[in-house]
Amino acid sequence: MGYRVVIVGATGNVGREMLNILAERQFPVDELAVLASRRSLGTDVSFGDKTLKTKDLDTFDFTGWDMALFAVGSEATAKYAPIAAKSGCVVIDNSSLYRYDADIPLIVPEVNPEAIHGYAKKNIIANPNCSTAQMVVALKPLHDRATIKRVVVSTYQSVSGAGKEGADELWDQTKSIYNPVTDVPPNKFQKQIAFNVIPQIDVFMDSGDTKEEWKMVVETKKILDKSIKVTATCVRVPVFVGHSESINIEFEDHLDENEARDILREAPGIMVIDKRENGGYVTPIECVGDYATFISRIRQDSTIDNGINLWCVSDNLRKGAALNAVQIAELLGREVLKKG
Ligand code: 11C
Repeated sequence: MGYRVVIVGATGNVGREMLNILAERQFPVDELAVLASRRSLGTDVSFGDKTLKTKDLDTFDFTGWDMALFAVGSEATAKYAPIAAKSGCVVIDNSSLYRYDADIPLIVPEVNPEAIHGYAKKNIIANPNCSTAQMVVALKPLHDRATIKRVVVSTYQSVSGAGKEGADELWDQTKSIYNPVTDVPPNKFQKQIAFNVIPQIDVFMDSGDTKEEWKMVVETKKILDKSIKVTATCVRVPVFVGHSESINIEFEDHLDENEARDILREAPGIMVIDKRENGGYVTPIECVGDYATFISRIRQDSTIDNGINLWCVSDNLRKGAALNAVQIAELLGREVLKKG
């Protein structure tokens, strides 16, 4: 026996990846409903070798469905997730709406799987921001060994983090630079993204941090350990898929770079590619379509007593969004619903 699963926002980038990943991982699905807003109704989506017709989110009855994976913005989530949850369908939400609610677990299955049991308070589980998800996968096994005190992270985030409009803007603007007949001014992004980098993701907070930077701090504390200090600088780069992060970690205890490499090699969800030679590391284009969080450039930071630097790359639409949501669904099935 399997599960009755709903995908909300099935025609978007993340919704489609959720369907691909459910099929790839042979998630035990008995019945699947794919929902879209009225605007996208009529669009078909693929699930394995099947083509499914989208149904109207506005009129859908969630009663009797086991779980709903939401991949829509915060506004639509605020309207429909409580309806699903109250109908007894467990919501796994990819938006930021519920992440900071103390009664809603925020889960990365490699890091805090035990938090799954907190789902019952509101029948909702939150999926973290993409830049946080890959970072905590890398930090967790090192924290278990040497206790992290402080993290300094700089991100290099792809345009697909800003959705289809972000990817279209990079594509169209790049073409317009070669063919100046068409002008593509910044719209989704604050400045030109083609052949440029932009040190702003999301809005500014009063502190001077952007909201993306704030999310990395708050979410890392909620998922991994509230005593870890995090400071982040988040930068948009002209890459279509794959977020990269330069992470500097300060520990309580000494951790040798070779031991750190061995620990990371053994850790779940991580692939270490770290040869000290030309090209002996991973770049974002090489991680597209993969499940792993890739770690390279592991080395001692000799400017502090107990410091390690590393480079962390992952597919932001997969580990950063759809894959993590499906892993939460698997965890929910295994630990709570126990039907599969
Ligand atoms: C970006 N990380 O790259 C963002 C996208 O809170 O789920 C995901 C925003 C979120 O623009």
